[in-house]
Amino acid sequence: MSSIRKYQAKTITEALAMVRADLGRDAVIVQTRKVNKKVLGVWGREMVEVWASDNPDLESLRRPQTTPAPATISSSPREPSSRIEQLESEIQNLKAMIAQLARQGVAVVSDTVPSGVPAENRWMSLLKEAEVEEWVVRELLQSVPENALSESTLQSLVAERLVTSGPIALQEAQPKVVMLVGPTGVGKTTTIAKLAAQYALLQKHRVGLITIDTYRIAAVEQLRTYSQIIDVPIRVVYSSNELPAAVREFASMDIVFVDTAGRSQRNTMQIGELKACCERLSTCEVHLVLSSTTKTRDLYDIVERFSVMPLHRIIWTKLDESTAFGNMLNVAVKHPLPISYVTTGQRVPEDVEVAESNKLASLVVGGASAPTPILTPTA
Ligand SMILES: Nc1nc2c(ncn2[C@@H]2O[C@H](COP(=O)(O)OP(=O)(O)OP(=O)(O)O)[C@@H](O)[C@H]2O)c(=O)[nH]1
Ligand SMILES: [Mg+2]
Repeated sequence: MSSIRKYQAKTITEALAMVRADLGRDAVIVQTRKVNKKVLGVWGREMVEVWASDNPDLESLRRPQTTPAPATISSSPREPSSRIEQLESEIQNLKAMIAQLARQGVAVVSDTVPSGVPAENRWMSLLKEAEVEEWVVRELLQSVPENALSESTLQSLVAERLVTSGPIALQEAQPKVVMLVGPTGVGKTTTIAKLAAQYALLQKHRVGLITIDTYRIAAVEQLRTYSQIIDVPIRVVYSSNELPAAVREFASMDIVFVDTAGRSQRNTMQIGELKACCERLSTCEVHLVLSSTTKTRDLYDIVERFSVMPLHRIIWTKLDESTAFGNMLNVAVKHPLPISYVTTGQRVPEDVEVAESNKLASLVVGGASAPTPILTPTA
């Protein structure tokens, strides 16, 4: 059985010397490419990777007459540039040959095998594994030449789409009013408690809480309990008409959080009530709260149906419960709304942090294989 081995070096000359020393002068170059050598989890120096075989019969696997002879390592002097050109011209044909070798059961001696399909397809399958939808994958990769892609460039492409807003910006003279809306049970009330505690206790701002979630008795008690623990005032309003007066009462506050009842996006009447609440307030920043455990198609539906009111930000919750994060990218591409915060657990106030594009992108691109949570609580 023949074997294919991988060699990495700083330059092509060094890599070829390694091939020659290991497999002899008749070694056949199967593929060369540039790779980013990962050191301690960080993308580091660019290296040259050469795949070579000691099987001279590789020649027979080529398509008849359509390809040049394999790049045999020879000790005879040769122009380095012509050798590299020859290698480059072979890459396309050799990719197909690798696939053929795999089908014929040739042993491969390595930890990983470069797939016999074009590089772009590797990134496609990586993104699809993360549950990024096919149309998003195509849109993302269409403008990038196949050979310009690496994991780090892919991550940058994804990060560009995951636009973030930074933390809620306070305003001079009047309180900033922030309303959280979204489906049932996604973590609106808990997130308000986390943010209220961070703004009041850590940043020493004056914080007021308003709840218009009188739909369930327990909901009012839930926020009231948090308000007592954090020691911030709370107002309960029973209709949208009462909302402006409650906000006026908090005129001396820096920030006022408005908690709303979880609404099914499919209940048009309930969504209409929420919209009426927004319209009652002259300035209100609306954050749509979405759970990262919700499937993409439902997320599209939620964003579309909540869009009857002005939506300014998205908060992604329950990242700790999710195993694939492509749905965040799908939503970001279809409905480009800046992401303000992400939440990563049930602890109040620790498990919330300001969203960062790069961190989110690394979850999308590397999330499925991430050994430990990438996100850490904000101090
Ligand atoms: N694992 C995990 N659980 C969370 C997170 N955020 C909230 N939860 C939990 O989700 C459940 C629902 O949270 P709530 O804050 O009551 O959700 P809500 O959106 O206000 O719910 P409704 O008002 O009923 O619509 C609670 O058990 C929370 O502890 C998170 O980031 N991770
Ligand atoms: Mg709630």
